[in-house]
Amino acid sequence: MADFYIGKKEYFPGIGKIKFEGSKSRNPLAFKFYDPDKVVGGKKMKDHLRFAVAYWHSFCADGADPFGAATMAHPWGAGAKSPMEAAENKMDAAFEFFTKLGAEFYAFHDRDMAPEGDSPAESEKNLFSLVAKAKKLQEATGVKLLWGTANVFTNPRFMNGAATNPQFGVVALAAAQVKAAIDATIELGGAGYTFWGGREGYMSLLNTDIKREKEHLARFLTMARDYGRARGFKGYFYIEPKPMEPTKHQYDFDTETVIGFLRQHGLDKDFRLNIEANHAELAGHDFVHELECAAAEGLFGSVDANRGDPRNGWDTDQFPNSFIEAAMAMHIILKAGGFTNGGLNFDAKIRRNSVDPSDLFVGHIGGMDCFAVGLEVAHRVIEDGVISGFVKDRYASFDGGDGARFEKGQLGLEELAKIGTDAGYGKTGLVSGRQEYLENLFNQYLLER
Ligand code: XLS
Ligand code: NI
Ligand code: NI
Repeated sequence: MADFYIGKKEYFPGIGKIKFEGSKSRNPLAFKFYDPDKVVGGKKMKDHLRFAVAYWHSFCADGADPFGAATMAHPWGAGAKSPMEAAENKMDAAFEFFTKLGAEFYAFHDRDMAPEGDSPAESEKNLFSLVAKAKKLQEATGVKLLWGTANVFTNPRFMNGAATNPQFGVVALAAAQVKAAIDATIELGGAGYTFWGGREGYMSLLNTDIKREKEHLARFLTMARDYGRARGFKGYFYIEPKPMEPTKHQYDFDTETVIGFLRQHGLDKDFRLNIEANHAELAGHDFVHELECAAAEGLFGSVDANRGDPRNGWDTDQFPNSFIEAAMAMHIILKAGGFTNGGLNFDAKIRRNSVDPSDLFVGHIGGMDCFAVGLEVAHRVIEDGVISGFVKDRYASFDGGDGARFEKGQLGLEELAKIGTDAGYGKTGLVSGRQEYLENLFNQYLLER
């Protein structure tokens, strides 16, 4: 990767390449724990973590919320003669940011990159003009595309859904966008393509045919999969579960719901889960629960790294900052074999009142440091083998004898019941789950060196 790339104008003046300075540094614009080339378990930190910057939060969000106007006047928008020129400037700023930060990947929605035109054809033309520029910038900087996606939720035409919209005409317009976004992803060598079903759900059951809408969603995803594969796309398609917001109920509610849906419709070979920490929380789950449910079924793919606010019931998309949560997440990810096509995409935004241009760097630096610590801790946990050994021993009664016959399906319920009856009460004994011991031990890995 080039040291850093600057387009025709420097958008983050006074900020150079972010360096690793170690845990004693008080420089807010330096990594304290993320040392990209440091080898952990035979692999560089940067290759384990595959950090990605989210185009939308970083370069499109302007601080507007339902109660107030924009607070961030981005220099890439100012003075541009047309929306296309603004989009080009924004892309220069984005690649300057990726390279100065040292993130090797990014993720984008079609409409983050290029403005919608007056017709689907013009929108596609706008997109491909920017895709051509992105391709050149990727080549010049070495930055790669983690995944692409289509924004089929912001425009009012999608107010009743995209693939699940009750009007066929809207479904077809969503297809025009998704087809173009898949083409763009392929053109940019994207490792994945994501579906986040923002409005694929309902607001009221009084106007909704759930069965039909879910069938439409499956049909749409199948068509997208078939199209992508026919065009030579080799990466994974991802579903990013979220239980609600903006709809009251979203069909891809959580990991287990999505897995059932993918299997029901024969999509589980091509699709994996992109799990967002904050969405897990909204579904009433821990982030690690979602990761483990996907990993257990061999369907873990990628992560949208952020955090919510446990006191708030919405997607606050804050940068992650809990070492223990990152360590627990990385523990599951490493056990599942680490990232292959996926990575850690910061689906996170700085706060509305964080209006200093350096704040965007500082937010990402904190998130990257957090997962770097998480990686090292998780690696120590796995190397030590105490926790995995404990879990293995806990199931030892299934490793031989009747327990093994049970697992292999060699026992019927009558035989199993007879084993229980013959053994009688009180013989099996109570075995401690030792949760407090394991929690203390995990905490110890966090601080020991
Ligand atoms: C919204 C989602 C969104 C997806 C991409 O809550 O997290 O940002 O990641 O469409
Ligand atoms: Ni997300
Ligand atoms: Ni989200």
